Amino acid sequence: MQASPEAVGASQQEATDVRPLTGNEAIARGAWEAGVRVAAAYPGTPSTEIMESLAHYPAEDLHAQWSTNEKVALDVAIGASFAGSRALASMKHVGLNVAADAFMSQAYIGVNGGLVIAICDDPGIHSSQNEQDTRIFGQFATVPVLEPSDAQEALDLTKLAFDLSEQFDTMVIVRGTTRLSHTRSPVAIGPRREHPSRGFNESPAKNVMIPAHARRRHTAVLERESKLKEYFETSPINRWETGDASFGVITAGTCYPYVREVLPNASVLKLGASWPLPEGLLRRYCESVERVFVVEELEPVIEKELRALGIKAEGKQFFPREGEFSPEILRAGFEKAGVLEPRPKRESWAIEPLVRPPVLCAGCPHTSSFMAVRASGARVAGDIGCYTLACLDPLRGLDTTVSMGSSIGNATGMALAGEPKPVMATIGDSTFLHAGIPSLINAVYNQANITVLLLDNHITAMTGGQEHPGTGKTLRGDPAPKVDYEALVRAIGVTWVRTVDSYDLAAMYQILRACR
Ligand SMILES: Cc1ncc(C[n+]2csc(CCOP(=O)(O)OP(=O)(O)O)c2C)c(N)n1
Ligand code: SF4
Repeated sequence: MQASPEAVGASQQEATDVRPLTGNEAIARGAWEAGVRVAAAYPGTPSTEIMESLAHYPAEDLHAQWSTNEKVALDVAIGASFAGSRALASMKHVGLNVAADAFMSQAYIGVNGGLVIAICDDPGIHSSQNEQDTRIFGQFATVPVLEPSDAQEALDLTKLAFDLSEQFDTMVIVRGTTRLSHTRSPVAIGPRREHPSRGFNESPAKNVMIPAHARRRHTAVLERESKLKEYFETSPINRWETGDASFGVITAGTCYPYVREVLPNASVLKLGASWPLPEGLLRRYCESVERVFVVEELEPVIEKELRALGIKAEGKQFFPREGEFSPEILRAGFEKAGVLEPRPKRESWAIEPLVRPPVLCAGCPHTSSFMAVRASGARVAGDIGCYTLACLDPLRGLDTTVSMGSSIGNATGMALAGEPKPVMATIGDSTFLHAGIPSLINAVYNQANITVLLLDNHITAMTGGQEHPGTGKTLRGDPAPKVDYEALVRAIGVTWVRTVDSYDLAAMYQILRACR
């Protein structure tokens, strides 16, 4: 594996330099500089490159792995933290839904070695199934959320996240968005600081969440929240930038550069942490200006909090609650709010760009599979991967797609509900390993009358070609044991198993007809 530019010189402990890094590369660099020892992830746009980037750092510094899903990745990182080392898990926003069970309990347990979760949201749904806002998850679990606004902050806040994690005995979320993840800007890099293992913390009352312990830990969590609020009152990552007092803007993350582009001289409170919020600072700031606007992508998290404090704030009536922001969107909102003069309308060229829907690549192995699926006349519960595109014309080969691993459970439900067509589930290899196995066990156990088509293209293609336990290689490209799908499903209790080359269209047609 070639060393990536940000990893070059990584072994020279005191090297400092300025490098052009993406937000994801900067998060990886920040974790490395912070002395991370174990890092685990499941791929997902826009977070994938965090772990790919970490894999370029020396193996003697850290272990980096693809895990089978986000819960497993978080559990691996939690285990390393239990053992006293600094650990990182990274995932896309919906990955936290999968990891949520561990995440909510670990919020009570706290940490031993610093434990950071880098989570990348996808406002605008460039490549996801929804645009949920991770800040609400942080608030829900009482876990602090740091929000970098550029690549330099991505590095700096990731390092800070590890320190805060150990100082306050909490996991810390570093929340990115697509724009941060994939935008490159100059970053001052620094040396790695080793953090020797703290050793195992032998405290069942802290580490084992039986009800008696969990009740006490809940109290500790609420105390921790108060301490964090106090810390963020004076933390330099929450920055008050003075300006004209007629109005002020509270913002965070990648919204900040947009605000500055549109309102270069305005008073701005730039929050580096969007949870928990510093009540005193917010009150003082809001009293210093006549009107307060909150500019935040997706949900009105900060705006609602201000309202709860009895502070009058304007936000979502001018700036949308869905989609990705841009300077143009902010300008339109501030014009509507009457704080910016409307700009003369630009002449439109009246040329609509040609809409190009995404398509499967020419020669994709899924194309022939879905030609046969369609010809089979089945009702098809689909899943998430490149093959989801088979829902579009001309293939029109699947009827539903919910979340990763849903296909087999959905097909089971359809069959139970008496769907008149033969019912089929289609699922990719990475998705099957991620969340398909429990639902296949369930289908066998409950004797569901369904066909499952496991689309094994030996890679996680949708997110750019990552290895997984079915490819025989690790994240760093080393050889690894390879899942034998036939043996696996037979062990679960599936008795009728056939393996077909998807390019052999005649065989595909015949086999799917035989399943009816
Ligand atoms: C919970 C969750 N994690 C990650 C993703 C990102 N993602 C979408 S599809 C996919 C896997 C696709 O691989 P596979 O099932 O093998 O199908 P392929 O794309 O190779 O056809 C991933 C990781 C997601 N959408 N949801
Ligand atoms: S990248 Fe996706 S669409 Fe392209 S050939 Fe591979 S599986 Fe098919």
